[in-house]
Amino acid sequence: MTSLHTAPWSVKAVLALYEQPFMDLLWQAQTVHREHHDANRIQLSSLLSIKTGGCPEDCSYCSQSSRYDTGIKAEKLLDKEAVIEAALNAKANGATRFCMGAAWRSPSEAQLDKVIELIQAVKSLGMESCVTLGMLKPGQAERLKEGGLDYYNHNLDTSEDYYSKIITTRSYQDRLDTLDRVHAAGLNTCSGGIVGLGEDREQRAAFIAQLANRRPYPESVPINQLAPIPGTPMADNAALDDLEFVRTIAIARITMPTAAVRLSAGRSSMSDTMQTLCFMAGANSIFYGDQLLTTENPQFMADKQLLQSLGLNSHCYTQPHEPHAVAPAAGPQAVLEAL
Ligand code: SAM
Ligand code: DTB
Ligand code: SF4
Repeated sequence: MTSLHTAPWSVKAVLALYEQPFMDLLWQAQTVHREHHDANRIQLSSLLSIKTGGCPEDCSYCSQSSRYDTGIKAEKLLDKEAVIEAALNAKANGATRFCMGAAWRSPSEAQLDKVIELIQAVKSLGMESCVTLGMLKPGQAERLKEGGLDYYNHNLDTSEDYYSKIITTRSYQDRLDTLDRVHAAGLNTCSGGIVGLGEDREQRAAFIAQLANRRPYPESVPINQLAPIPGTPMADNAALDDLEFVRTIAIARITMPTAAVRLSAGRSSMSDTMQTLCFMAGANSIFYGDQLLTTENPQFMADKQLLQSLGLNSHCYTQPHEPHAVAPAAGPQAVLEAL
């Protein structure tokens, strides 16, 4: 078994992790996981698209880029009431974090003002907040921090050398600059990427090394499996081998021991057994709720049953319960009035 070592991670060292026998890799990942986390606890984070579609960027996997005919129409920013309703529903179902995504290249100051109001509404419900709004200009991360934001999500997506095959409208350095601004403002960083974009194993290793070598490495690392979107250049990509995906989760865990490794897009096409292998490999956070941004996610009820059957989060509830069709007791209006 490769001996455990700490950063800086060379691509070669990360590749050596990939090349270990699967059982050795999983054992190593579980060992690291148990040193730093409660192995029977998964963080539940719900996601809402607050501004859907019409994005000027050309990310070749994305349903929301205006460059591709994906059937997603551009919408306006959601109002506060709709956001509170979704957050209340997420909270009632057991989510502790609420993440809001906007299909922007970069927010304007006026758009940021509105998002800060939404963050404050979510915080008033006692939930952790996360937003993903595209690139941040100098000063914008500070404004979000002052507004009460906990996490900012901005993904590196892939390795530096493969990146230009995926996106041409913003550079890798642009992404690193936004991550630097997020950290300098005192926000927690959520940054990961997508596997299954047609990258090879060495490029996956370089992507993980890039994240793990950041100082500090991100507090939260979403690993998305490509959800192929008809109409995008990635629509017909061959699916990544399941075990290669599990290996990637394990390697994220080993190289970023204290991070929340988030099993993100792709869960609705994974079996319970595959998700369980991902949890064994060290994933300890999921997006929880019937929808991601524009694509489907497992239903609340299915996730509750899976968590219960694995004895995960048993301290939170003992019986899976019916999802709430409408927001419970204190509805959005009451929350709005109390703000
Ligand atoms: N517009 C913002 C941005 O790109 O920074 C925020 C939203 S964007 C949808 C957030 C992340 O979702 C992307 O960086 C990508 O990693 C992931 N994502 C988007 N479409 C996806 C897909 N079809 N399959 C898997 N992950 C996807
Ligand atoms: C992340 O890395 N994955 C989430 C979240 N950050 C914002 C988004 C997944 C989007 C999947 C495609 C869709 O639903 O449009
Ligand atoms: Fe726009 Fe974000 Fe989609 Fe890229 S990933 S097209 S920036 S919404």
